[in-house]
Amino acid sequence: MTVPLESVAGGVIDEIAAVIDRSADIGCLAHKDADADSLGSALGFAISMRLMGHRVHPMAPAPVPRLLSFLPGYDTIENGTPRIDALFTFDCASLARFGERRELVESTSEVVNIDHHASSEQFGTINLVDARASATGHVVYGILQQLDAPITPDVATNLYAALFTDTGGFRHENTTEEALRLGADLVQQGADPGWVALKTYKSRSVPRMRLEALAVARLRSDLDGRLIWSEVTQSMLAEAGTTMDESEGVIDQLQSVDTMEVAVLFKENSANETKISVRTRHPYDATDVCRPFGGGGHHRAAGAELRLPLDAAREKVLPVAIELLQRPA
Ligand SMILES: [Mn+2]
Repeated sequence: MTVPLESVAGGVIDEIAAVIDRSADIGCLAHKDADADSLGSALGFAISMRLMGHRVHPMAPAPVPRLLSFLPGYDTIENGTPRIDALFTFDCASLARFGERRELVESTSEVVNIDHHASSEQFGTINLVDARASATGHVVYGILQQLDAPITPDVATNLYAALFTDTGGFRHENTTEEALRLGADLVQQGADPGWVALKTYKSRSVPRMRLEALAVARLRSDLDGRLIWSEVTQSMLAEAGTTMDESEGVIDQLQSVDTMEVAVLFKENSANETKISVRTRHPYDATDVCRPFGGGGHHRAAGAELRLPLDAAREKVLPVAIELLQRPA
């Protein structure tokens, strides 16, 4: 059985139970450029709350990646602005992560922040942030358990997808004993691991594959291969016939290089906006590369958005990564 998270106990769970009890309409919000942890957590929680008799309103800032359409409840995501009594947010460390939905977060009187980012801004009226949890889905599982809320196969599938992808398919350093036990519990409750693996890591479209090939071809390295970087430009997207939301797998390619200690992917969102994704290996902290640019994330995976053209962003970011790698241990 899954070891209960210490964080999901006592006062905070009573406060969350009280919010749920007095809320007929519950909003469940994922972050922009949603991933399976954020959206799977939101949908899994929403399905369970619906079964408890609440009206639920799953939401995610547009565009919601089509790749996540396998998650049960994906087609219930709402585009409008529903009237809600309370808003639960999932896997969102900062208000900036809500994009077009930021106003909804700021105007809702009860905001319950469910997360596992150490860098959380604790913006909720209630914050349940557990940095020891491998995924936000793990925290959600703990809440549902504590509340005796139903965990149906659809709920289990969403939470399994959250856990499976945030651990990189049970490969990253956050693949703890607890994560593996939780995986087994979710399988017992109806998640199909082979099917989730098929839908997450074996469902690349041909254009997406082409984009990865273009980005790998542009791979550059420095400091004897300790620093690896590449880019995804608008012209590369056009050449591959795809869109930026399908660039997710490129950073995985970069971080699979044997000598890599810091990997940086530059994504040209527009002529004046560049997004970076950073991955690191021990002892380097990915947030050290992103924080100077207002970003954040986890120790091994972080990101930031720069209001700069790609070339200018590269000139700002690479020296930070090089400085980090040259810092005496
Ligand atoms: Mn996460």
